[in-house]
Amino acid sequence: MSTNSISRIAEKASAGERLSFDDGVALFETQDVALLGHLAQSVRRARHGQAAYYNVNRHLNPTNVCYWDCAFCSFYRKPGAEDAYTYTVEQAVAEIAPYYAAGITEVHIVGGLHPTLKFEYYLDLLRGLKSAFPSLHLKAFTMVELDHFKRITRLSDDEVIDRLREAGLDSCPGGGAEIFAEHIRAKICRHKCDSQRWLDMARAVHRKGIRSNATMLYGHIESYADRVDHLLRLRALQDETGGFQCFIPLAFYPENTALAHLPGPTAVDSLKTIAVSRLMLDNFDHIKAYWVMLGRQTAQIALHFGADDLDGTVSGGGPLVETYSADGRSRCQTTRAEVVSLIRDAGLEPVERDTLYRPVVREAAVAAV
Ligand code: V47
Repeated sequence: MSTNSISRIAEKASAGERLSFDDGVALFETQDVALLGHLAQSVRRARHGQAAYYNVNRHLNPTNVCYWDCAFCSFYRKPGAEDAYTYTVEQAVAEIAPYYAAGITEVHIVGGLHPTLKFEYYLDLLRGLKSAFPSLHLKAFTMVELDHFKRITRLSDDEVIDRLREAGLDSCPGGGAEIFAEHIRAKICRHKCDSQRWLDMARAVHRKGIRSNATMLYGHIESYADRVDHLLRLRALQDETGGFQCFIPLAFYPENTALAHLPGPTAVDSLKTIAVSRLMLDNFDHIKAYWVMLGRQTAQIALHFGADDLDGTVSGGGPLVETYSADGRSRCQTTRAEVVSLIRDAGLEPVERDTLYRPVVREAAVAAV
């Protein structure tokens, strides 16, 4: 890749011109990582200035039982496995209670595709959480789970979404997208709903006025072209619906997966992926550097490579809130104070947001924790 063509891409990006598939691949291929970061950072700065967003949330994985066996996943357990679990609604409510008291604004709910749980279980879960914690935003269920609900109920997509919304669903997380390229999907998650289905379900969710996120799992067996293809499919749907809130590149973490022989992405690859995402996804407001997968230090640098959001999984007070790391075994947790200082130490201005990116104003006593 010559500096010349990177300069031409830079001109296009600064003129607000849309970048093409070839531009995206060229950006990934460049060795000039600093220039790439600079380009992405100009876009990020124009949109968000010095602000770096975070939220105070808690992940809830109601079950780790899953009937599929995605090669990249270490979280799932087969039914009957020694460490398989499924919460009752009461257990889920009890798990969230202390975090709600500590001031979380969102619960992020995602779980395995359980072979026997009925749709009613998921509706009861939403109802139970909503009635116990009325002000909590329920960001629940990926497009893959919605597709599973449709298959177990034989309802239409719209009916599934309506029922979930009536029960308390507020928005949807971005998981399950993995990588859209069919030849890769066939190798890493062949049973999972296909790319078109993921996109169609996201379209149906957006048409109901429900916002969702989008992810991309990178750093396994996909190529740069596959990544750019993924970004362009998301960009096309976002043109149509405007319903995506943020894009989250997820760095593949190989440990304890069927792909454990792979090295996973380097920090440089992660920074490039953040930057190219920022440049290609000109119709996405937010790019999230998910610190749980990236690690705190790479996430900090990512805030200078186009990312404007660190996500949450922090507690409202004290070292309370935690989430599973990618291997599904160790628990990652941080405090609001730590996230705030990560952002400040990166030279940026922390802004606590709610799920819909509205600023959260807290009383001084709570904000000080
Ligand atoms: O869909 C699974 C990925 C996703 C591994 O919407 C892995 O705000 C890396 O989607 N290494 C779930 N990644 C997490 C997710 C997410 C996270 C944070 C915020 C939001 C949001 C969404 O995690 C899965 C899959 O793509 N994943 N295994 C792994 N070994």
